[in-house]
Amino acid sequence: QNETVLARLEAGVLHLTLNRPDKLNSFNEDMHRALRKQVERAHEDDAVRTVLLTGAGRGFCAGQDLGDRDPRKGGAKPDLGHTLDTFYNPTLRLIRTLEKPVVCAVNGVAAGAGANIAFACDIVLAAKSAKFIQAFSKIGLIPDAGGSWSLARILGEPRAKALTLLAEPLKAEQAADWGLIWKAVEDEALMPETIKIAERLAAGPTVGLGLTKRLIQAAAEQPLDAHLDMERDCQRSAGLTDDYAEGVTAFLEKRPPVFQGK
Ligand code: T3D
Repeated sequence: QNETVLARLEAGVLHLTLNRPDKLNSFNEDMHRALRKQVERAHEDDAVRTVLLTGAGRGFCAGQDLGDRDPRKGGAKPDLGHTLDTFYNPTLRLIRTLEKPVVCAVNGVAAGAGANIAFACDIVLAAKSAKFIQAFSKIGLIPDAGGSWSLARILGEPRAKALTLLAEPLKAEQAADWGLIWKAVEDEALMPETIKIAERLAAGPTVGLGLTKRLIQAAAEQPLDAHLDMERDCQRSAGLTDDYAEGVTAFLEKRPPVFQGK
């Protein structure tokens, strides 16, 4: 297939595969547009209850396609602020604001914006052979796609600075030990384990899961007092869902719940 992002909906999971394997799934404009369109679809389509993002071939994503930035082709220097505004930032925002889980299977090297898109997902599993590289400093750029934010926040300054300034590869197991990702698994277990998690989430109480994501993300940005009010509001919304009624009923009837996602 020629699509730069392969998409299929199965068991409530929207499987998205970055698909430019000969370029380690680096982003050209077409892939940017295709990924954004699919995440927009996830926002709008009730049949999508979880997103699973991975890459085709031996890599996850090598960030921006540098072939599209070749200075030897001449012309004016690019306005990369504009490309962030047009491509990366809208997709990052769509992933973070999607009130459904986004699960990521990092199947191989994740470099530059490719690494940081993975870190923006909600549950990230990586193959033990995968590595993360903040490649930006090698070409004179800054860590984008939310990387300077997520690395500083999750790792603290010393590790975030060393990773971004040195651009040294970080192995999947180290990334898991540092809390950057959920876990590193044997290569052959990556897809089965990620699909299992994604399908479990897709069969879950979608509204409650989405509200939980919203709360966890908001925690670092507001004081406890405001956060307690937010928890109250979110719990009020969760308590009004059919899935809450089903969850309690199933518990009392000693059977597994069947959630409808509403
Ligand atoms: O421009 C803007 O819009 C601003 C936003 C920027 C966001 C960014 O992501 S900037 C950072 C861009 N990415 C990089 O700098 C990473 C470049 N790639 C690498 O450093 C290495 O490829 C890897 C460490 C990721 C993997 O190394 P390795 O040895 O496993 O593979 P390789 O041989 O380098 O790559 C395999 C092929 O993929 C190769 O093509 P070829 O020679 O077989 O025809 C290579 O050129 C291609 N490839 C890998 N990364 C990119 C790429 N082609 C274009 N752009 C890439 N980013």
